[in-house]
Formats: sequence, structure tokens, C-alpha cells
Amino acid sequence: MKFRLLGFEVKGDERGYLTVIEEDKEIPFKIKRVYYIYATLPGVRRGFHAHRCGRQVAVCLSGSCKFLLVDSEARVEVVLDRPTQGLLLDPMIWHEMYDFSPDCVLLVLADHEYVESDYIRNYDEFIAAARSADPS
Ligand code: T46
Repeated sequence: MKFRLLGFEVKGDERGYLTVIEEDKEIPFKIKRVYYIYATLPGVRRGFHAHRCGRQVAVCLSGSCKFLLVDSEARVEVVLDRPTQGLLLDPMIWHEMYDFSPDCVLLVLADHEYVESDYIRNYDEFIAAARSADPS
């Protein structure tokens, strides 16, 4: 599956911690857009799509949440619960986010502008497209 967990360095001293993420360094692309998801209500499940071309890195800055990731060959659950870890999502990974803690702040860095045509929101269409791209 085309996801990867990225580890970010912790710079700490007696005042606390600082982590830095830069494009083409810790983030393996140029950052075109930043958004964040927060104050998610209990029981909410979001996402339910794959991106055709866009790449993203999700970082849980506070609290925790889970991702369900699906591609043509596997379904994986990933927990994000620390600001020093990023979930790299390559194109054509179906993702759903859930179990947001009340304090969850989920930062997402994207290599693309927001365009609806980059989304596949129908699961059957996604599975058919993923299987035809990777028939093995
Ligand atoms: C993704 C997951 C992790 C915009 O106007 N601009 C934007 O850049 C974004 C991301 C969203 N919006 C609008 C579109 C909707 O009216 O904000 C509203 C909520 O977006 P959406 O329902 O797509 O949110 P999620 O949580 O289902 O998905 C988001 C991203 O859209 C998606 O790309 O990978 O987070």
C-alpha cells in the first residue's frame, strides 16, 4: 500500500518541544495548501474518498484520530496520536477518518489546490479504478 509514516525530529530544551517540517525535506513534495480539521463531534466519520493525483501528509498536532486506508490489495487502520509523525498519503488510497478525540487537531499538507475533480467519492468506482491501475 502506498502510505508511509514519516518521523519528524524533536528539538527540545528546558522550555518544551519544537518540531519543524519543510517542503522537499521532511515533506516529500512542494506544499501548495494547508488545512486543519478540529472540534470534530463524537462519532463523526469523515473522508470517504481517494485522490486521483494529489499527495498529502496528515499530522495530528493534538489528541488523536484513526485513518482507515484502502487500496486494491489491503485495508489498514493507522492511529495518529503524536505531532512528530506524519501520514504520507499517495494518490489512489481510499481514506476515512474517525475516533477523533475532542482535542484532536489534524493538520494536512497538500501538494495540490482544492479541486473537486481530484476526488473519487464513490467506493465502487474507486475499487474498479484501483484494480485496473494495479491488476496484480
Ligand atoms: C482529505 C481529508 C484528509 C475547501 O473549500 N477547501 C479545501 O481545501 C478543503 C480540504 C475543503 N474545503 C471545503 C469542502 C467542504 O465544503 O470544506 C468542506 C469540508 O471538506 P471535506 O468534506 O472534503 O472534508 P473531509 O474531512 O471529508 O476531507 C478532507 C479533505 O477534503 C480531503 O482532501 O484527504 O480531509
